[in-house]
Amino acid sequence: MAALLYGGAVIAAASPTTSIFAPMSTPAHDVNDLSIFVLAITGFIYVGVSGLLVYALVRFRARPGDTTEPPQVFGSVQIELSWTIIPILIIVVLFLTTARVLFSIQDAQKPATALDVIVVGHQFWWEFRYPQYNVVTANELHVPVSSKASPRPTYMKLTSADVMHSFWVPQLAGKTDLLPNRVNEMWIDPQQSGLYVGQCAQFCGPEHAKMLLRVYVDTPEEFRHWIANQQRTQAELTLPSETGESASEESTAHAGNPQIVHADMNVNSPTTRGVASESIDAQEVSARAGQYVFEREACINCHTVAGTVATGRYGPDLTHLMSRETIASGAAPNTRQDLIKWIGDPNQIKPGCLMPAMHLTDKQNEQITAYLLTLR
Ligand code: HEC
Ligand SMILES: [Cu+2]
Repeated sequence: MAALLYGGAVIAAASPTTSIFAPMSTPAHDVNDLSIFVLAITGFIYVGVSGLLVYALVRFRARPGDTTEPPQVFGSVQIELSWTIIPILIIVVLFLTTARVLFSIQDAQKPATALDVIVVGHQFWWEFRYPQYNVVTANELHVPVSSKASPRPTYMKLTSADVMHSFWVPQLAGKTDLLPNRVNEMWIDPQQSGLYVGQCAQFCGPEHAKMLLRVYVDTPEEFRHWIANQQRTQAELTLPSETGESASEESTAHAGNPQIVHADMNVNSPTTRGVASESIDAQEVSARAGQYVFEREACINCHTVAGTVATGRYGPDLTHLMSRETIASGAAPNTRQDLIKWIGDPNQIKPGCLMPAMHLTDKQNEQITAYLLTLR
């Protein structure tokens, strides 16, 4: 048995699994040990009862020619007592061991070195906030490895922006629900770096099935780098020619040219914030043309790109979109083709998700994607 479980753990380290029998963090270990204990007791009862049943069926079966009735037994105090008291004892033991594990996880002392993360469930994606670092990200949680020598557990406060969700990464801990207007807590202390996967474990709407979870356990060094990168804001992509004279020259030169995108009222002051509108050619596929289109479509009402006019909070923070391996909470890999497909119509990838198809032209889609690809 031990060898089997050990084998399971080794496989788990190699490739992410959603098995609860390959624990990699203290709460998951406790859950695993308790499950094995309960399985052992119930397995013993199962084997005992079915063994006795089979024995009785064979031993006392009707034999050819035997017409006599077997001896009948009425009322036995001993039997009555044993089948009342033994189950009560078993249940008391199961109750006490379960309660012990519950309390040992819930009342664990939070060390001063702990990392705080606020998890907000959304239909159908995850928002992660790191209040100690002023970092906001989505869908892919990064936490440091927590070794016995230098423990650095992650303490999470979980809540929901809409309906019920449930955070479940089986190798790290049991599930914890995210409820609107309530804050639940859980902690993990993954002891080996790598990727751990899970999934929303509470039906939350039509795209619940693609509300996946990815937890990246980084070495302390990797985690420092990751945080430092997440703390960066994005620079505005300004034009080399964006200096008073030449910009206004260009704008007059382009006046009346239908190919030129004109500034609209989305942005307070297009010359100081965002890409200068005057020299954007509607055909140009570049990051700055992309930022221009992005900032003039409804994208910025739902998405944030820190350091720019995009401050929407309804969808995932896109400031460091390209630092993630997947988009749409694990529904697709984060590649150029999938971004184009996603922006064209998110329903192709995640039917029923809450980002609308924006009905952009293919050109605009390519431009925006060129911009998104710079958000590292
Ligand atoms: C009405 C609000 C809304 C608008 C407008 C909107 N989005 Fe979204 N966007 C969302 C939501 C919600 C999600 C999360 C969907 C999910 O995973 O279920 C999302 C997800 C994304 C993602 C994947 C992010 C990730 O980390 O997984 C990208 C990229 C994206 N949107 C880009 C855009 C672009 C570009 C535009 C403008 C053309 C845009 N969005 C307009 C709400 C919006
Ligand atoms: Cu959910």
